[in-house]
Amino acid sequence: MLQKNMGGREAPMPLKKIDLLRKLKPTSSNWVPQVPRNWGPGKPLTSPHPPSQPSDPLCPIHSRFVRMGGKARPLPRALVFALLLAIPLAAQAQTADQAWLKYEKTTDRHIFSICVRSLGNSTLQQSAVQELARSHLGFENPLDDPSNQTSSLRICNPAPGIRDDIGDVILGTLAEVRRSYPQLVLAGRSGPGAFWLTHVVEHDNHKIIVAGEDDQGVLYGAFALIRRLRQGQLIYPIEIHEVPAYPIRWVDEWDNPDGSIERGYAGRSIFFEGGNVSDDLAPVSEYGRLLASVGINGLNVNNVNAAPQLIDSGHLRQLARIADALRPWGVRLAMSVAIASPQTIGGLKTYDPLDPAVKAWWAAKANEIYTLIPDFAGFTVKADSEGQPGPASFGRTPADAANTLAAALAPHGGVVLYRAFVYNHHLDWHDPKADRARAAYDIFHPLDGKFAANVIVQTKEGPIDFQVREPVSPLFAGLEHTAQAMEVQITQEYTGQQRHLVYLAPMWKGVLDTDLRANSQPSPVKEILEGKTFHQPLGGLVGVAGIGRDRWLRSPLALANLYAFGRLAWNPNLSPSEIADEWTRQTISTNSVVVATVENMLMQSWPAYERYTGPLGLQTLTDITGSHYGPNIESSERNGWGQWHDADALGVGKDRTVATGSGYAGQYPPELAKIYESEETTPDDLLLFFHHLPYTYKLHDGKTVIQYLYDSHYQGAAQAAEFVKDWQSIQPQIDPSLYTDVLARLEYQAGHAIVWRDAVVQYFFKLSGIPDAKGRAGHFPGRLEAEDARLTGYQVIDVHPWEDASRGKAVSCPTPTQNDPAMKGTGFSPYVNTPKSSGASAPEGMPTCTAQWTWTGATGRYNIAVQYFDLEGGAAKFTLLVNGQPISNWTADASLPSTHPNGDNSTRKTMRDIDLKAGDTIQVNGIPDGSDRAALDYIELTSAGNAAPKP
Ligand code: GCV
Repeated sequence: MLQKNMGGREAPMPLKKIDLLRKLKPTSSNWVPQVPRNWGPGKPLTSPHPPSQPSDPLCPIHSRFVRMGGKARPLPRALVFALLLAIPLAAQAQTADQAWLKYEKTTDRHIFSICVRSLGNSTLQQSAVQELARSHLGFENPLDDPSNQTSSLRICNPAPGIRDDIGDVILGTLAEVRRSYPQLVLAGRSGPGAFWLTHVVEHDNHKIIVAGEDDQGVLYGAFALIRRLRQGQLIYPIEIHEVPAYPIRWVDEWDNPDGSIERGYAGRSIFFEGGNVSDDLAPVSEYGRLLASVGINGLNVNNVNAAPQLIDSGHLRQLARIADALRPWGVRLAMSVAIASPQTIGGLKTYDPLDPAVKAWWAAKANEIYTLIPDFAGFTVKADSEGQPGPASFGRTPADAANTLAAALAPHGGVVLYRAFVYNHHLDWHDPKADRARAAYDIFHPLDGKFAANVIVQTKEGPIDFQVREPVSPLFAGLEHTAQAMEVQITQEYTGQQRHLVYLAPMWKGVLDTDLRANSQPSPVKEILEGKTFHQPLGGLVGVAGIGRDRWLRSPLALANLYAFGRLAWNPNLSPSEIADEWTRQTISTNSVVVATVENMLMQSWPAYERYTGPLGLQTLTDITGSHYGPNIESSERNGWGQWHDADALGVGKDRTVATGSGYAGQYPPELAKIYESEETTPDDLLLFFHHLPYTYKLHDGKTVIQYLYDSHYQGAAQAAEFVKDWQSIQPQIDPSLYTDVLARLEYQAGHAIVWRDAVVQYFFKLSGIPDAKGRAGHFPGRLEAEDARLTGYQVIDVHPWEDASRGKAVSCPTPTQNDPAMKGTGFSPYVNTPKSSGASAPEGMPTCTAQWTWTGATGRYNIAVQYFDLEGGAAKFTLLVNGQPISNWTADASLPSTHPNGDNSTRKTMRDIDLKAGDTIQVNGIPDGSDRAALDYIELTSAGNAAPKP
């Protein structure tokens, strides 16, 4: 019998000794779950490791009763057990700090007592037992004792290793289970972390057995059991065997000792504060639990732009506390190190990796680390990259540096993850052969076979830098004799920074499934990383997580990415939609409409984001030298960073062909190189990554490049607007606070998608001069520009980059100290308060600026969108008024990048159902605050019936 889609690999399940097993035959089909009276919340465990376990050696299963037809009568044990596993859970609200592991007793299912016991007593097995106890997944009797609020799953045998006939869920390592149940055959491929979930019937007692290859496997098996139960899956009788695909399943945190996080968008570090490891590591422990629940086994704790002091003795002692907090979850600590440490920290004259004193320094440092952290996982290294010191300073190679570190770690079983993200960021943009995309392959391919066995070359999934779409790095096929890991980003640096819903699993999955055709043989990336293709024992997936104190990733739906990363690192054959499905069931609700809706939103979100930010392989057209967030198309051009897309009046795209371009296409194995060399065969979604083409070039469907750009941006923005409606459609089934939180995010995203759409469309419209066949580019029915309004106080400004504002201009309310030539001689002073009836009033001494328009369109009911700039450094106030009557006040207090009005902070607020007739005045008042100058781009009116009126 083969297990399908059940995890790590398909594994043959052997037949088990028949006298121990018999299939369950439900004896009643009319059983209806009853709502217990006096239902109350269970006692949450504040710590995953309470000091001692409840001792309940007998754990009698005497309370399996339900009320049927007003009478309580016992249910057959087998049926109860089957039902336990069959009852779908009710809609569950999310608490972000427990993410998908928020276990709640619900009022529409029964809980009966079920025992859980472990055969061993390791810390990991105790974590597994406690987790099952915490999960509220067993049954308890609601009828005998209505006030009974005991925890549902009970820990029933404190004597490890002793076999008896009690315990309904039994956990143990393979060896322990075999000792207790010698008749049970647990076979199939194994490996660290593998587990079996199976069942036995013994003296009429039905038991689930969670067997792990090792203690870690026991913990993973327990989480797998919980995952299935919480999805409401009917899983009894149960036969599951999973083996993790990769030994390396790590998250990288880019946290700095001062508590900031590079590219983190969820607040401050949970690991560091004020230069030291934080005193309170409770969140680290909770994070370890989340990671373990999806099989992640390593955590690299600090920024790859490594602070050298973290490796000094004082800090190492502190880091040991983090390792302690993670250990009960089987998550091993790793750290980023700076290659220059022997000099900066060690006081040596050099950090040349081949210098004997440097080698000795690293060896001694490794010894010190392992004394403090015996299960230390290893080092991550960023060197010769973006200003980091590296072996190149001494004419040495990455292999020289990696091997020195590897030699220091090898005696202790540690590994080095050496990043292939090495490139020159001072490239000559005049040189058509210069190409950042080439760097990783050019530098690392010649070193293939020169790395020590415990070095893993860690390569970003694409050759540039986590863009919305890139081709797969050719280096994966170029290292046949080297262990490899792929680095992806969970934190959404270039993909909306968690303010936009972008579920990244489909992108990662596309990369994992890409067949590089190395040596003209099937060689999907996932199998190269697994070591199957080139027979490497080490390898895996690394996800840059960026979690922070604000509910891990701040946005509730962004947590699907952390979850999906772990699931794919465990089993790259899972599909993104099934992962989305299981995440939604555990996190939001098992209601089928909710599941279908959320899954659809997640699955559509990356394609939508790509459409409105950078289609056709252009990459994210964002501000690459600054925020990496809003649109800024030219920030990529004419500088040394090498993210050029070479847009000019005639065409766009970087020529990376061998024939006429940088030659990057030739780094792929021949079959792929041939495909990418020609614009005819390059897939449309990567076309402009490989080719510079005229705007009039026709894509495979006959559409021109320029028309595709226009259409794609409009389509993507329209999809973002749909997400709002999708979410609204499931409001009744969603926890109210989650609903409100996510709705606000989706509304913001829909507005910002319009900013993206308009920026890119007007940029290419101006550059190419080619009209949009659908007449949208440059035409905005219902839009009234701020610079065309009657302004008091507001000054017209040029926005940079120009494409980030409608027609490149906006208005801004100057500070009292600003020289204000526009006001000279007018007698008008903006620095007076307007009467209260005009909306929000300015604090004493602060200006109120106004922009006013007269409505000349048709009489009707309208929605009015105000497009303003929500700047850093203050919280400006705005009021929308119609005929002097305030309609809405709001404060621009979002946390968005930049103190200058641009596409990072351009924000839309829509007021709905406002009646207007010709001659009515519409006015926006802005009160600046700090450096937020209440800047305004335009207002836009659409018929409340959705038809755009003619102004
Ligand atoms: C940690 C990009 C990011 C940097 C990051 C770097 C890297 O350039 O913007 O913040 O540095 O990648 O991966 O090393």
